[in-house]
Amino acid sequence: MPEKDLVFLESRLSEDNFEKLQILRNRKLNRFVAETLQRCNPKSVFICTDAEEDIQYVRRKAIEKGEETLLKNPNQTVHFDGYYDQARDKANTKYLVPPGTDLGASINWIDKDRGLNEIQSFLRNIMRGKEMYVRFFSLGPTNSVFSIAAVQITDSAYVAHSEDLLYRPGYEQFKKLDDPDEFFCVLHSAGELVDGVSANLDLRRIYIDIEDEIVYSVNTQYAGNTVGFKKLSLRLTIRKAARESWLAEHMFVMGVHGPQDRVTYFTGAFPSFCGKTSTSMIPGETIIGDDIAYLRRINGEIRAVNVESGIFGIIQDVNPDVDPLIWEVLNSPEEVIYSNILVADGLPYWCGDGRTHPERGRNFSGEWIQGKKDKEGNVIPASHKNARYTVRLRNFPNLDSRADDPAGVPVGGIIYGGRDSDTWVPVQQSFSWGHGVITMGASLESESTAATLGQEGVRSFQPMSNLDFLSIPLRRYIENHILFTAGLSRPPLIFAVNYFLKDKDGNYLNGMKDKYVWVKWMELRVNGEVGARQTPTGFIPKYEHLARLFKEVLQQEYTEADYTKQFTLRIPENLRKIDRLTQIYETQVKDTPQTLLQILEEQRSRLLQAQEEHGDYVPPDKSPRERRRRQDDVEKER
Ligand code: SPV
Ligand code: MN
Repeated sequence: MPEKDLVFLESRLSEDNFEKLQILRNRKLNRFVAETLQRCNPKSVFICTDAEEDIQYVRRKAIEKGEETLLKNPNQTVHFDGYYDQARDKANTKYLVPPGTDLGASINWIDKDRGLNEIQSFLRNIMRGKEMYVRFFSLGPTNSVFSIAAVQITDSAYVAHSEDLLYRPGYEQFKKLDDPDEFFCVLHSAGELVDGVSANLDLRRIYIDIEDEIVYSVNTQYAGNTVGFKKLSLRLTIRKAARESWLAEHMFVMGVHGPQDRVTYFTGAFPSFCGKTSTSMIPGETIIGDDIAYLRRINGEIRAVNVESGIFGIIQDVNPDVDPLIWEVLNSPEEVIYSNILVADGLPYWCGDGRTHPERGRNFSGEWIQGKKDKEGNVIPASHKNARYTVRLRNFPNLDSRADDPAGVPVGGIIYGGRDSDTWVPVQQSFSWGHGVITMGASLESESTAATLGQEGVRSFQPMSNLDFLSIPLRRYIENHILFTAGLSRPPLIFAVNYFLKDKDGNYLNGMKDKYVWVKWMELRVNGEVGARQTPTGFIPKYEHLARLFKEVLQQEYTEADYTKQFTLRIPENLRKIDRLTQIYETQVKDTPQTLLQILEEQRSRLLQAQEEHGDYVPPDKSPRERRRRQDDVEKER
């Protein structure tokens, strides 16, 4: 008997589009497409293969339909999201949860039946008069133990086009899936458009069906809400990873280049606006990815891949001085999609680009002139602080040669970094895997900035910078981390960095480029080439190593006075941080693992002891002799 869905699809798709779908011979896929077609009722369907002409078709449509506008550089376009649709909508992003499943307190969820009913009613006829695009991707390199097949259906050519820059093509891989039922589905509709932007923001919903591995996103355009393979699939992947004992992380992957052409790979987790992309783009190093990584244990090593193949990066403050590599790509003949920047005379501008701006143009508020105010009376900046650029990684001269290696790259170190004005030293290494997971990863916090709405300097709890995307209880997520390297003889070293430390007058203690040095120091540590000082919170660099690295890397003198200011251990602040975290883990997290509380307590005792011996602020040369001996022992063991 012919498959019912195929009969229906044949009746609704043009001959060539039907052929492209049916060649995949996938019943679950046919079901998903047929159901969507029935419910959303588009005018036509375009099945996009990996062929260049199909990819170009989608881009052309984005421009023809006005979702993107061509800039003077014919390879560049700009897209605008609605004025109030400029970021991930956390409140309306929910898990569809079947009765009896507990995801933990911090997780936003809705009863599955209720949520499905609601979203399906929103989806009814939502694509009327529009074209529906079906695209196939591979999360992670193709033909790899890491790869996850994924399909997106959307009525936005902008979304489908962005995905082409951001993900590896997966149509060919779909022809030979190991398990034909094992793939993620994302269904998106921008909903009714007025002046090219989603009009019904009050009906904006992003629902994630954790059982059926389907993401629904409606009445929104912002890529973080609609490009299903960013944070939405990350949520599904975190569950899959926990089931299968690997990690799905909000992390960059980069190669740091050490002496004699040695490359050591690092992953790094930083909340938004904390320097993640610029770290992964440090000149002289090589990038694999800037946002999402999968980590697996393979043959006694931890290996990582970039889930994506492009960058959807924050453009504010990208300028030739701070981000020369990004600047180069943005000024090259390669393809770029800008979003929510300022356009004047076909040229793109954004805040912090180091240029003088025209006083009028078009931006995320429509026609814009300097001083324009919004409904609330706020002055509208030239570009949104979350304005973005979307580009392919292969256009970067600093792309690592192993970026698409199906086996991933071995991870030497993991870096956690937040925005912290007064507590953490600029760089330190944990004593062990468990100490790093708990006091660095699970203790990550980030302060709000002047650019964020609300009060400045408010700390938010950001464990592993992945809290927003957790789809399992935090307890389980942390336990998975702790167990991840069990029994490995050389687990990755864990480091914490802080680019935002200030003195008591509020001045930053570090230059923007100091991170170029920190990564080199971490690379040497992973390879056992430099000693370090032991402090109560971790190993910190010795002055002489930094002085040498500052000279080599930045051609700068690094004074002992700077070192002392930056690496003085701030005991009261560190104790307060432990208080905050203990409070959160004891009261807001259900069944916090005892090891976590114990490791925080041990850190507290070390801090209290140092306080007794040396006072509140301990300069780096005051590490007690006895500890220095212990540190040497540790060095010997390495
Ligand atoms: C982030 O905010 O962490 C991003 C952009 O990478 S989004 O796609 O919105 O998550
Ligand atoms: Mn991110």
